[in-house]
Amino acid sequence: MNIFILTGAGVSAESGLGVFRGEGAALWKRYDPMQLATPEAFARDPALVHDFYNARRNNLIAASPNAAHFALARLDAGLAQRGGALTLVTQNIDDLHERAGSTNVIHMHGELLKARCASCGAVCDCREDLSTGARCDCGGALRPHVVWFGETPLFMEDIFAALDAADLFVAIGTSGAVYPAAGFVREARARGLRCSELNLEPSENAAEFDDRRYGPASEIVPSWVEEMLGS
Ligand code: BJW
Ligand code: ZN
Repeated sequence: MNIFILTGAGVSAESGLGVFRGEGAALWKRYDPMQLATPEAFARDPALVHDFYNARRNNLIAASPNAAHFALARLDAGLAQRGGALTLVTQNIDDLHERAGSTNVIHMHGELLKARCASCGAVCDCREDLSTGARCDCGGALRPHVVWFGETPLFMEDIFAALDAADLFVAIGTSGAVYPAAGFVREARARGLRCSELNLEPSENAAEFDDRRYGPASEIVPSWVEEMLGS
């Protein structure tokens, strides 16, 4: 079986990285995304944008994968043993899937532990704070390697090819508020795939899924994975 999984901030919430939307301490409740997560914001006030991502990078380095990340890594290995495959597409810019053991994670919204040259586009590892003085070898300014609003998400061709090859589509811990990722369930349905949602609560596009399971990712993802590997 070929499974296509799309993960969002909910899969990393119990690792302490926070979510963007919803009640409580959601990031976009505390900060205006238009002032921090657009190319225009970076052009206007790069120091402010760097401060925001520097704080999040330091939180990420101190965080650890949770039971949901580890379960998805077990699914990756288990499907491969059975002649199947897992395509794990994440909107998350953290590296917790990789640290749990997943291979070939597709980061459609980029990676916080990388920086990109705003001039030549070169990408490099980045675990330190970035400042407005940080430069690429070409002299261009370095920016976080993340996809902001209005920018084109990464690896879209690979993602659609994986949807074409999939037997099952599963969305985990994503609100269904941000496109194009929120449209993947419709693309999957158009290809005749069964679609499952695993989330703390119904997402904005919950009605488009055939199966829905609700609860904390650290509980519902491991039990779903055990079922998938047992069946
Ligand atoms: C738990 C849990 C627990 C909590 N267990 N679950 C069509 C219609 C309308 C608008 C548009 C459209 N197409 C494009 C747009 C514009 C825009 C957009 O979608 N705007 C919307 C706000 C309306 N999109 C873009 O600009 C994108 N670019 C684009 O479309 O280019 C054109 C193009 C398209 C296709 C091909 C080619 C070109 C770019 C979007 C970039 C998003 N960037 C961000 C920031 C990244 C860097 C950073 O981290 O700072 O990405 S915004 C933010 O939202 C981040 C996330 O990846 C993304 C999605 O959020 P996610 O993961 O769903 O998190 P939440 O917080 O929303 O939800 C958490 C979920 O977890 C909830 O459901 C909870 O219930 C659940 N949960 N605890 C299980 N313990
Ligand atoms: Zn450069």
